[in-house]
Amino acid sequence: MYYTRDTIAAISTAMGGALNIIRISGMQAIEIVNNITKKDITEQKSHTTKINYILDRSREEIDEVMITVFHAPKSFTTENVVEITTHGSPYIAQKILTLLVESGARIAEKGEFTLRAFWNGRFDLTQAEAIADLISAQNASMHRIAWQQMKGGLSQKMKALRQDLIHFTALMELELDFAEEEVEFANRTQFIHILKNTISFIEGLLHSFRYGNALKKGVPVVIIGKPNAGKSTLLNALLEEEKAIVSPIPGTTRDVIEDTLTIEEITFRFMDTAGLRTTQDIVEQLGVKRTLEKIQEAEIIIYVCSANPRGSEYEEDIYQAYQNIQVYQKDKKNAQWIILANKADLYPRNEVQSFSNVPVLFVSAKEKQGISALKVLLLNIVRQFLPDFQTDLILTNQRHFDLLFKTQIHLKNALELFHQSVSTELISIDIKHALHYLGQITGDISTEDILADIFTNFCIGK
Ligand SMILES: Nc1nc2c(ncn2[C@@H]2O[C@H](COP(=O)(O)OP(=O)(O)O)[C@@H](O)[C@H]2O)c(=O)[nH]1
Ligand SMILES: [Mg+2]
Repeated sequence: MYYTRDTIAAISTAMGGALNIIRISGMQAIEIVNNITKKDITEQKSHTTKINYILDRSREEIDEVMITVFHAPKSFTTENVVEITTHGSPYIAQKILTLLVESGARIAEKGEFTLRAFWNGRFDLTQAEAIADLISAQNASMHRIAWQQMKGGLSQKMKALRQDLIHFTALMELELDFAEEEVEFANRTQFIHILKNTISFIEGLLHSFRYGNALKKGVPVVIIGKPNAGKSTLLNALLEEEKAIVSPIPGTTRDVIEDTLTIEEITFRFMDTAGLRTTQDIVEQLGVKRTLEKIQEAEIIIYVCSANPRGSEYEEDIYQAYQNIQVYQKDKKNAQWIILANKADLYPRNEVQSFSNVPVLFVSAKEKQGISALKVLLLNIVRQFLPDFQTDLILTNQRHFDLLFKTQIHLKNALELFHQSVSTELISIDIKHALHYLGQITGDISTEDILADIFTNFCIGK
C-alpha cells in the first residue's frame, strides 16, 4: 500500500438507498470530474455544493447531481476532493464510476481515502482505526469509546508516553557521550520514577482491554445448569426468538448456541450450553467439555436450576447450585455468578435472595416472568465492573493491546536493569524497543504490512 499521487474514485455509499455519493480524491480530481459534467466546475468555490449534470461520452445527460468541491488541503484526504451525489440508482453510480475511470481516475482500494488522510497527517493510526470502529459500533458504549479515540484521546496519551521516553533516552545518550568523564546527567531516581509511572499507566490500559474487548464483541454471558433446567428456554426468552431447541428430553442442547442482544447501551453475548451431567453419550460429553471451556471465557455466568420435581422446594437445588459454583470459582475468578431459580410458574416465588456474592433470582423462562428483572441485574453488574467511559481510556483494539503488552515487557526489563545498576547502554536497548512498539500504535512507525492489515478492513469508498 504505497502512497501514490494518482486520483482515486469510489462509490462511498451502500447501494440501495435514495442517494449515492461518489467520492474522488487526488491532484486531478476537479479536472477529471469536469470532463464529465455539463457545467464547468473548475471555477466552483471550495466547500460549496452546486447542481450539475453528468454527461456520458456522447454528451448525453445521465443524471442530475449535486457536486461538492473541496480544494486541497482543506479536505478529508488533504487532496482535492469532489463528491458527486446522485439519485440512488446502482446503474447510475456504476456508470459515473466508469466514466471517471475513462477520464483518468483509478478505482480506490479499501480504506484508501482514510489511508491518504493518514499519510497526509490528518490524524494518526489510532484515529483512523477509530473511524472503522465508529462505523461498526453497535451500541452506545462502543460508540462513545470510538468517538473518544477518534478525537485523539488515545493518541495524545501515547504521544505523551513516547515523549517521556524519548526525553529519557536523550538523557541517557548524553550520559554515554560523556562516559569517560563519569558524568551522570540523568538522575537515576528520576529515571526510575518516570519508568514506574509509565509502567503503571500501561498496566491500567492493558487491564481495561478486558472490558473494552467485552464491550466490542458483547459481554460474554454463559448459561449453565443441569439438563432440563430450562437454559434453552431462557436463551429464547432473552433473545425473544426461538433460537435454541427446547424439549423435555434431557441432553437436547449439545453444542454452544450463542447470539447477541443489546440492552440499553451494552451488548451481551449469551451462550446456551449443554447441561452439566456425566453421560455415556460421546457427543453430549463433548458438549459438556465445551460448556466448561465457555465458563472460562465468561464475564457473567448464569446458573439455571429449577425446583426439584418432587416438591415445591427450591432450597435443595439452589443450595446445590451454590456449592457447585464454589467449586468452579476456584479456577475461574473475576466472573460474576447468578443463580436463576427457574420454573417459578409451577411453584410461585418472586423474591430475590443472595448467597454472599451470588444473587438468586426467581423466574419463569417459559412464561417470561422475571426476565426484565434479570436484564436489569445484568446491566447493573456490567455497569459496576466497567471503568468510567467519560474519563478513562479503554483499549478495545487487539493490535493496541499486543503492542502495549510488548512495550510493557521492555519497560519492566529496563526497570529491573536500573535496579541492578546495569550500564546505561544496555538499559537504553530496552527503552528503544519500547519506543518502537509505542510508535507503531500511533503509526509514527509503520510498515506496509501494518497499514495493509488495518486499511483492508475498511470498506471501499472510506
Ligand atoms: N413450567 C415451566 N417449564 C419450563 C420452564 N422453562 C423450561 N421449561 C420446560 O423444561 C423443559 C426443558 O427446557 P429446556 O429449555 O430445553 O432445558 P435445558 O435442557 O436446560 O436447555 C422443557 O419442556 C421446557 O418447556 C419454565 O419456566 N416453566
Ligand atoms: Mg438446552
